[in-house]
Amino acid sequence: MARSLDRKRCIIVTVVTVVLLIIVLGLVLGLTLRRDPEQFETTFIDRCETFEGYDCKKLWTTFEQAYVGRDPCKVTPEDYDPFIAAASFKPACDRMMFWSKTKDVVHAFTEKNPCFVTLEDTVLGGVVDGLTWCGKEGSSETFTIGCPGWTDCENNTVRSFWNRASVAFADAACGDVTAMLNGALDTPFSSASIFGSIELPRFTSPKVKRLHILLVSQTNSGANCTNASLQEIQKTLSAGITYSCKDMTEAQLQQCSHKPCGNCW
Ligand code: N1C
Repeated sequence: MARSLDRKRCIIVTVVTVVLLIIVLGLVLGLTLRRDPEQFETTFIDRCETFEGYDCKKLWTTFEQAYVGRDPCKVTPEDYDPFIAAASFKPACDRMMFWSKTKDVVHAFTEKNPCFVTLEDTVLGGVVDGLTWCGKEGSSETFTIGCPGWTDCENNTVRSFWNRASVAFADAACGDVTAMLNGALDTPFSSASIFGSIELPRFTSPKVKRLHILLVSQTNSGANCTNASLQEIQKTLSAGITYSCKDMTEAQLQQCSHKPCGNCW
């Protein structure tokens, strides 16, 4: 008798636990997968408002018209032209920072040393940095899930954006330009990267005077400035621009964070 009661109790406890688990799982999934069409716009506008002098509502409208209601694989870089025009920024000569495969290190650096400016530190890149977005034919919404990935199709909404924004950022480059590359890689420079294929070829003399490459690694053991891939940079670089390269550890870079806007390399 007591044993059958125990069994009953055991079954009830198990059933209740399973039901509770299903409810919790459902809630978590429901919350994370909830489509919130306004969320992306809110993030965009909130970020935009941290920059001075922009009409953020207007910026949003010019941005979304590039992809809303369209096939997310048929958005070209040129579709972002109106947004690029509306998000124009004052170029910071001698302070512009480009990068490839060093996203976290470079942003940690420019955050501590605002002397240097990456594309994501301007309104142009800042409003959507790290985000995914796309439209759908027959819809007026912005979607953040189910969008094509970076390599799924050439003219995907996100990739076309970074291609176009990088053109604008590189076209604004002037004076001394710096680019941070990853010394932990066998080939720190790739001509297929956005930096190699879009930005570097757009630096022109005499507007750009010098290109400083910072090859950053955790220890001194990775690739160094003699790396063969870096010679390609010199070949691509327009005549008249002086090239230099410096090996740096992340610790040395940290030291530069405390230096006033000036020469650390
Ligand atoms: O292909 P990459 O690097 O060489 O592109 C980096 C280069 C930088 O100098 C930026 O000016 O191109 C610009 N750029 C961005 O600003 C940017 N922000 C976020 C390019 N890509 C950017 N992203 C995302 O990082 C983008 O969605 C893509 O997936 C990566 C490219 O980084 P990479 O290959 O390290």
